[in-house]
Amino acid sequence: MGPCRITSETQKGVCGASRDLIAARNLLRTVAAGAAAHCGHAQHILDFTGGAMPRRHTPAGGAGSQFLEISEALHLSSMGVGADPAEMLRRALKLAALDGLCGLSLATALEDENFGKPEVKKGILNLACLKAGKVNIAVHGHEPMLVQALAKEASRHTDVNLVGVCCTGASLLSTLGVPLAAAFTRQEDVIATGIVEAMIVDSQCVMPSLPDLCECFHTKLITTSELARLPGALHLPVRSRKEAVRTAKMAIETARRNKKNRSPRAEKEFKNRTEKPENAVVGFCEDNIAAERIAAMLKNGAIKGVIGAVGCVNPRADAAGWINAFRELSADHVILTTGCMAFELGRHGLLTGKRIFHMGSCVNNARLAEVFRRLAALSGGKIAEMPFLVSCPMPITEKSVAIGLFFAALGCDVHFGAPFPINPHTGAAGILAAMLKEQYSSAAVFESAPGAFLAWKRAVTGAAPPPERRGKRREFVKI
Ligand code: BF8
Repeated sequence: MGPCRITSETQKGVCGASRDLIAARNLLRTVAAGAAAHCGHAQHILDFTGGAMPRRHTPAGGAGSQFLEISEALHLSSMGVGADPAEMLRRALKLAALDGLCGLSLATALEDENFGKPEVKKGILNLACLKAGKVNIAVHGHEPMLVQALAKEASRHTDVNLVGVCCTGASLLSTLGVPLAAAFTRQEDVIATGIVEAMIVDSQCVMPSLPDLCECFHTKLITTSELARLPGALHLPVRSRKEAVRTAKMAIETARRNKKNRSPRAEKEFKNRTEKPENAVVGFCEDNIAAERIAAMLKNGAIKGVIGAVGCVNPRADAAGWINAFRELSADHVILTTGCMAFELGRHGLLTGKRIFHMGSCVNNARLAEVFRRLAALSGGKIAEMPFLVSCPMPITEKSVAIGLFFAALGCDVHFGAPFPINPHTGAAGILAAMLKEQYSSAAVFESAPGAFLAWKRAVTGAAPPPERRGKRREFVKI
C-alpha cells in the first residue's frame, strides 16, 4: 500500500489503480501545484495593492473560482476519489488554461500596472555583479512586492549594491535593470561568495538550505512572505505598500550594519575571481518585441518559427547541450525566453536581443502567449496553425509543467525534457495526446537529449541538420 508506483502495464495497485490512473493522477496533482503557486502569486499582489481581480482575468466561475478548481483537482486525485484517467487529464488541461488566465497573465498584468512595464535596456548577469567594496543585498524569490521600494531606498545609499536572484531578480532586471546574480541552481553560490550582507527572500524556489548556509557566513536572511517562512530568518512582512517602504528601510539598515561582520578573507578571495559580468539586452515584452517584423520574417521564410525556451535548469540534465541546441536553433528561429532558461542563455552570452529575447520571469510567460496571439493575428491564422513551439527542456518544478500545458491548451506544440511530467509510454499519455490533438490542435513532445530534440526540430521544419549531426538522428517520442 503506497507509494503508488507500478512497473508494468498489466499490474495494478493493491487498491486496483492502474498505471494510467496513477500517471494521470500525478499529472493533475503536478498541474494543481503549479497553478496554486502562480494563482497564489497573483492573489498576493492583489492583497498587497488592495485591488480587485480585473474582469478580463476573471474565470467563468467568478473571481476566486480558480482556487476552487485547484482544490477540486487535489480532491479528485486523492486516494479513492476519481478512477477515470481521462477525467483527470481533462481537468489537468483545464487547470493549465486557468493557470494561464488567473496565474501567469494576471500576475504579469498586475506587476506591469503596479511596478512598471519593462523597457529594452542593457543589463548584466552572474555572480560578478556583486561588488567587494559595497554592501551587497540580494533579493530572491518570485513575488516582487518589495522590490520597487527596495530599489528606491537602495538608490539613496551609494554604498549599497542591489542584485536579484531567480524570478524576483528577472523581474527586477526587466523593469529596473538591476543586475541578476543567479538563477535557482546558483542561489547558494551567491551566499557562498561571503560578501553578501543580506538575502531577502519572498516565495517559491527558495532553497530550504539557505538558513543553514547563512549560518556558515555572515549573511542575514530576511523573509517577507507571510506564507514562506524560514527558520532562523528575520521576518519583515510586506503586506502593503506602506509596509514595503518600512521593510525596505529596515532591510537596508540591517545589511549596512552587517558589513562589519564580513570576512576580510572572503572579500579578498572575491576580488581575485576572474569571472566577469555578462552583458545582456533585456526588458522585452509583448509591446516592444517588433511583432510586425517577426511576422514578416515568418512570411518571407527568413525564420522557420518562434520558440519559447522556458522553465528550469536542472543540474542533472545536459544544460550545456540544451544551451547549444537553442544557440543552433536561433540561426533560423526567433527565441523568446524566461525564468532560469533566460538566465542560462544570458550566462552564455546569448541574450543579444537579436534572435534571443529575454522576456522576464516565469509568470511573464504570459508575454510569450500574447506575442504568439499577436503574431497569429498578424499572419491571419490561429496559434495552432503557426510554427510555434514552447520547449521546457529541464522541468524541475510543478510550475514548469503547468506552464507547458498552458501553451498546449493555447494550441501551441510543447516539448518537455526530463524529468518527463508523464511517462510517454503509458495509455494515459495516449489519452492526453488525443485530447490535445482533438480539443486543442496541439501536441506534446518528450525528449531528454538535446541532439535528438534538434534532429526532431530539423525534421519537422524541413531544415537540413548541420553536417556534424547528419546520420545521428535518434528516435523521439511525440504524443
Ligand atoms: O519560476 S524556472 S527553478 S526560478 S520554477 Fe524556479 Fe524553475 Fe527557475 Fe522562477 Ni520558474
